[in-house]
Amino acid sequence: MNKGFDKATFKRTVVDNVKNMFRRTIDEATPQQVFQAVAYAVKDVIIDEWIATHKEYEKKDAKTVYYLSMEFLMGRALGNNIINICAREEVKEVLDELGFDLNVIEDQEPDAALGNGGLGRLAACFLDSLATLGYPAYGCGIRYRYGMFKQKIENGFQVEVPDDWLKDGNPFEIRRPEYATEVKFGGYVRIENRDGRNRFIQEGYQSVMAVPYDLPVIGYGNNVVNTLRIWDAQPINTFNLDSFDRGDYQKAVEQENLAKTIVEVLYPNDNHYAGKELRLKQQYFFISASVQRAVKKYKEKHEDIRNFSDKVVFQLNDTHPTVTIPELMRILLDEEGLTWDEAWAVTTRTCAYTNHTIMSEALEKWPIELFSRLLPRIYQIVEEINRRFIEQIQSRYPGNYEKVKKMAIIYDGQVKMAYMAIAASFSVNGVARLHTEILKNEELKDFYQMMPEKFNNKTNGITQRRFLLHGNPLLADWVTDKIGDEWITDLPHIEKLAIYASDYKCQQEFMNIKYQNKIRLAKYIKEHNGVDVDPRSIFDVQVKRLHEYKRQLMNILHVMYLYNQLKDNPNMDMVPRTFIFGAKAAAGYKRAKLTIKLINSVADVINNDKTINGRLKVVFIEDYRVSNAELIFAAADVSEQISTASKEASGTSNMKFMLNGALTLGTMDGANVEIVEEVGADRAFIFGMSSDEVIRYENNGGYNPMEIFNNDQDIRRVLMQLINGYFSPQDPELFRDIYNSLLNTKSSDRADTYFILKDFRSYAEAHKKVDRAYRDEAWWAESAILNVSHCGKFTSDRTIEEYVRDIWHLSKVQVEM
Ligand code: 26W
Repeated sequence: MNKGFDKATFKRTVVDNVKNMFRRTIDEATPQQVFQAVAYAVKDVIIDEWIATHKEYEKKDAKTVYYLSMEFLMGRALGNNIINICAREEVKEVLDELGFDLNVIEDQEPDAALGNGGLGRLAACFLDSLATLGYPAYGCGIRYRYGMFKQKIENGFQVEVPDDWLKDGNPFEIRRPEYATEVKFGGYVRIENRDGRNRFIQEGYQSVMAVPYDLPVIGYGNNVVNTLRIWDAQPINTFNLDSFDRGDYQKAVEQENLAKTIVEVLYPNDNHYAGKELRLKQQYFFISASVQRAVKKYKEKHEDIRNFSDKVVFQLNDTHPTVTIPELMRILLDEEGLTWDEAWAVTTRTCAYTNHTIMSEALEKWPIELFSRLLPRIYQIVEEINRRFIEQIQSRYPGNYEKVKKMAIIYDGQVKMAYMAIAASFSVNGVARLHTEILKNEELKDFYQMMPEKFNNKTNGITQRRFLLHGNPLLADWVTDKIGDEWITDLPHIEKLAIYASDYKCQQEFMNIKYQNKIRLAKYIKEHNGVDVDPRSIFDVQVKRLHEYKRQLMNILHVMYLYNQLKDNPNMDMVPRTFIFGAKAAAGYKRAKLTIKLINSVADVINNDKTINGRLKVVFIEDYRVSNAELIFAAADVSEQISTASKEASGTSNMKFMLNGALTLGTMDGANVEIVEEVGADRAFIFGMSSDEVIRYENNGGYNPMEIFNNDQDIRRVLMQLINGYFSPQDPELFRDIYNSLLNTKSSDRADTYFILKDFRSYAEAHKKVDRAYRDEAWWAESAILNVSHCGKFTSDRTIEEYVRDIWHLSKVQVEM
């Protein structure tokens, strides 16, 4: 309950907003119009806090973290915002009185899908935690005109549709033209010697104006409102028709195009680097604007730029914002007049880098030609950083040219962003314990050996405010009823639930809530997929980006295997199971898209087979995104976390499922390791090779899946069904590529790169255990409650406190209203 919240005023504001904005009375308003009116009314409520928060930061002269990220996967704002101002009940009542249903109104809002998957959603959870904990923080990113594409499934295939998320405007954002900044691309560098010093002057460049839009990030119940600042691009000078000559005209057109294209669209690739010039432009665009602004702001209050790191820390969310390093150097050298050593000291005390993946395809390496053409002055600086770094390597390892080859920032015609990030950051962190160990001992071994003090782990977390309080209100109320509401801002309190885990009545209550949530999801599936699913069946869910290493393919092959068993033995004793998938594939990732088609083809056959009595169902949920994720987690019984061990840096959906009482079926990978450590191995279903085994095989050239294919008749049968038209009668060859990827070394450099066949039996065994375990209702309910009660570690509040303690060194700020 929010004591300061005045229902009558709020109601009046909503009614007035509808009038002013749409010239309608409230009873004539469409749900979309009501959404707009309510969102503006909420902005009214928080605007004073937003101003007060920034005044307080100024007054305290507080150190600030700038979380620099190409992606912020915020999802919808309205529901989350009214929860964080603790006025959900009141707003719901106001809407009831006006004749509207809050849930319907919330559904009018498009997701802010300015991210692909885990990395972008982590950034959003971090912002929520930073505000709730009261830490001075900015998120800095790009205001993409089109976010993550909307996924349509047509004839079983993924079709990408543009996400025109701004078409009705964005009620929460505020344009801040007073902070607009010029960003320069291309041209050449002229060196001019003035007063015995070389000046570097970029000439013949093209530029765009970066214009910031601010979005409020509301802390939970604490008056703190932080800012997510996303940059839009505008042409620098509109046509000046009086004075143009041919050259100017040409340039004006080009600059206009540059501004338009730069922020046009989010690259929908997850874990795959494509080397596109426009992407490097996007990176430099938002980084240059953010860093320039941070420096300017610092200088408003402070004399000596050499103490910059006392007040500012830049957290680089993966390598995507790595140009922060040479851009800060450029400003310090060329504009502030520091010496190289002074500038380097500032930069290396200000920048910290987070690594989110070991997938080698994801490593950003820019061709020198492209990099130096687009960013000529920045490239000069990178060359000098590289020259000095190589000197450092050589003095540490005299005569060891191998080391230089392996570690140089510029090598083989390419600029290696990860190496620059490591060389110039004072902190390098992985995102789960296992991941950090693999970085130290395998991927980044050479760097770890040379500078071990930089490396540290920060196991990811998620915000319980969105993924339990907002996404699962029935369970949230039940938890609060049992143990009070401290868990909302201090998740480890949820441990107190453990004493109820073995209580029969509590088990019944808990399972009934799960059942209600399954009905809610079943309704969604019926509306969106036209498929009937039985809420009494086990909801077995895998939702995440589609990628070979995440092994959705292994999941669907196992479904095929189960189906074969049911066909052979129609009386087979099995708990009805609904396999639920949700996943977007990168638009150019053929095999991933084909896997989606396979899932849908298998679903078609199985869901329409009357002979199996609905004991097996397969559902592919279209357009998986933050808003429907909340419904999905709440309804899940089984959480599929089945990546090839060593490949998933952390995973965060695993934590969201756990928080909602699903049991993990997974490999010992990423944060699964720590989940199992918290809840106990007996409350999860663990299978498959260890990361050590996987790495050992990889270092020895893989394994031979043919042996398995030849000796395991069930697996062989499933694979043959990929190429005999069993699930694609009109086109028996359709899934040939998938078949080849598993068996044929010619189709990829190794057959079955992700050890699907190798892990298959152990995976099937784990599924059998799930089937047996679910029959013991008391055990299942107990385990589900224990999962909830042991998820305290996985709040992003804990993660943020660790970043603050070890890396950022911020102080909490109180905002009194
Ligand atoms: C350059 C293309 C590209 C795009 C995105 C390369 C790499 C990425 C991201 C690093 C991919 C990503 O989202 N990684 C995920 O980050 C999560 C948050 O730390 C982890 O939980 C996931 O395990 C990791 O896959």
